[in-house]
Amino acid sequence: MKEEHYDASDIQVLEGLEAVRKRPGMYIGSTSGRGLHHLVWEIVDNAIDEALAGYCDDIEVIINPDNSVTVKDDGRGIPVGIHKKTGLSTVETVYTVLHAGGKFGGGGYKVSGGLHGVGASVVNALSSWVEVKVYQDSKIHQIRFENGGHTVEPLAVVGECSPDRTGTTVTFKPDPEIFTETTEFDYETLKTRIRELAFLNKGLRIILCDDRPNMQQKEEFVYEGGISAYVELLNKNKTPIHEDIIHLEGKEDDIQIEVALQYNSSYTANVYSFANNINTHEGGTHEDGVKQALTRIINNYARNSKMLKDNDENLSGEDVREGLTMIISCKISDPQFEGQTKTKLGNSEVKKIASNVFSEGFERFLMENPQDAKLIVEKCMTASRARLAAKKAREMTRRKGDLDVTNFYGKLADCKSKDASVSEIFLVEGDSAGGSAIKGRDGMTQAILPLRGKILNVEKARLDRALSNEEIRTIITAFGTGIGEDFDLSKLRYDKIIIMTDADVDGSHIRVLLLTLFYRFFKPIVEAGHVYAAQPPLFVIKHGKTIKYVLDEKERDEYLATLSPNTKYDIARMKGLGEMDAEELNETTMDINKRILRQITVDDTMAADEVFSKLMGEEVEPRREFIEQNATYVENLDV
Ligand code: TSJ
Repeated sequence: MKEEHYDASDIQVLEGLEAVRKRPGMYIGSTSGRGLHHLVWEIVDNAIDEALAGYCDDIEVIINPDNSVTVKDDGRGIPVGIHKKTGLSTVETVYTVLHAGGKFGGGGYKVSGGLHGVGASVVNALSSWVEVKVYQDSKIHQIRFENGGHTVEPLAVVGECSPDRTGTTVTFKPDPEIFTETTEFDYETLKTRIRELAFLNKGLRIILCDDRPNMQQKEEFVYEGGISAYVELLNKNKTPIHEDIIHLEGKEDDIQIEVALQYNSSYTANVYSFANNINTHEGGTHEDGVKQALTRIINNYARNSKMLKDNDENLSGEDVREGLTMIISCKISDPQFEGQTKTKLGNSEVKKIASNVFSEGFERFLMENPQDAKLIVEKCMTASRARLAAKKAREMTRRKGDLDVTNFYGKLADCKSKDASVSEIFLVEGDSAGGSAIKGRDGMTQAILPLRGKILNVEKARLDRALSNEEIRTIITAFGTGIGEDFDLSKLRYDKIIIMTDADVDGSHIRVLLLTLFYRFFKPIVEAGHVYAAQPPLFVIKHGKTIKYVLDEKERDEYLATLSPNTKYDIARMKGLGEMDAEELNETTMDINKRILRQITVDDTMAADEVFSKLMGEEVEPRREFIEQNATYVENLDV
């Protein structure tokens, strides 16, 4: 029987698979771990296609102890009859003829043949062995290939099964001669994509099972909510501004569009789009259609409800996407993938359909849920105001002359030197300490910026509010670097930025707020080691003609221990910065030769990032928890 397979077309077939083995990278991208996992997706995609066609609800992916992988579905089973063109069974054709997949059973939405779509034959070519079982008509059909796609057991009935058991089971073992880097599958990699496939195909159950010794685990992924459940997951650690996830779907000309979205209180957009389950990183016509419709519908609603006044500018695409988490999924029978990485949907007919389906559903949602609609539109309008204000503020900080110069120089007592390498700026808590600092400074190199009251918490405010805050604008202008896209470290006007605050609760609060500001707006300045905290001493010890300032109780005790036992000394707790006169302030905190500075390091800021988010962010619970656990670190900060 075997010889029958070796006619002219068989030789061609084997030449095809041989080409794949010679240049695997051309077919699966690479032979690294990525390429290895690609094999699984080639096979899984075929099962997904069967699900998309409506014949399969269960898929199982098993990592076997020998690092082979089994993919099972409960679909119709790959046809076992003779394929007209090849004269071989369809199963064998699919596995041995390059690009045969997708060419049979036409129609329907297909994942396989999509992004890379090289098909099962490529998996066969790159495997040590492949075994395919087809459950059909109460029979179990089996075929086996070895050593890069050679048929070693032709298709044959190997057993019987119950008439309602149908489906395909494929096991393949990647060839270690091809995958020289690794032949080990990574559970997490498989899990991430499998979960995504479950989100994208609502109701489809996919089981992932690791049967390798010491790795044993099994998870089931099935989401009745489909991509809504995906949005829910993406928003899990965020604060949604409306309760329900908006889910829309519709179909026109056999092109199916599904969208799920929810706004959260953050300022970033998270929009992901898919075409036939493939992540279209580069977007495309489905994404364009939905985005345009979103902008149009929100503007319409805002105008009709008079939230947006006649003179107000339209909300921009960016405005309506601020804090938006959205998944767009499109299913289409003939997807055209374009772009650099072939992840951009090109079918021009999709845009209008996506736009129509979205508009209709979203408009209805806004009408039926006026409270949510109001919250969403308000959020977009705030984003719009923020954008306009930030633009203005950026322009102002960019062009020095434009800032309110009188006010600015009224606040900053700059140093005479224009040489940044010797210049310092003290950010001083309060006007009275500021006044003493101005008198007590070295005017050549030391600039003083008195800060009135508390600094705005930039963790809780958007860029526009931060930039409309006078204190912050003054700081930005004084530093000279600009912020955001205009930031330029080489323009920094001071070598040292010294935060000078009292050693009490208010002082540490202001310090944390300033560090928050630096961390968010001037991270490179902190990273380059330009930021310091002045350490005003807590005690002053006088004996004879000596005046000794010490930082804390520990230093005090250590110093006192060095004095001979009968030395007479006076010890006093230092006053706050504001109560020191110029001379005292200079002596204790500013004089280059006597002061103690603590450099704020990169490590500080990294730890601080978490501290900041937890202390300053929106969520109260982690903040309280954090303070309770780190009471000493935050110095009894009352937040
Ligand atoms: F291709 C493959 F071997 F990689 C593979 C295919 C692997 C796995 C795990 C599943 C499948 C597969 C193929 N599952 N279900 C199908 N279905 C068909 O091939 C099929 C069955 C019937 C008809 C029909 O028109 O009657 C059409 C098709 C495409």
